[in-house]
Amino acid sequence: MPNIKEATKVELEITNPPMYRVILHNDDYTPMDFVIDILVNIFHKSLDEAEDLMWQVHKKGKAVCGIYVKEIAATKVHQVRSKAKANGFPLLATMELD
Ligand code: TYC
Repeated sequence: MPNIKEATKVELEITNPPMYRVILHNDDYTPMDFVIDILVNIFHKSLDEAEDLMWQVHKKGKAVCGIYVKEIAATKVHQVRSKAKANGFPLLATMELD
């Protein structure tokens, strides 16, 4: 007999994977140009979008930079952290369920 509950769960997972928001947080030390570079190179924003987002984070404290499946979101968070650390900046990215 087919297990309806399992089949439904599998179908939901295939069609609707949980998505995660990646959030960039403001701080007082990371240079604006460095944040823009991160948004262009890690989040694939255009220069205009990157500048707008950077200002949004700077003024409001945080902003969503993208929404991805879990593994991609985690990779972006890790890339931001390691690039920031390598350059001595406290820039922080986090992820949360969308
Ligand atoms: N507040 C920083 C500054 O004045 C710029 C900044 C923007 C830092 C966005 C982090 O996620 C950030 N240099």
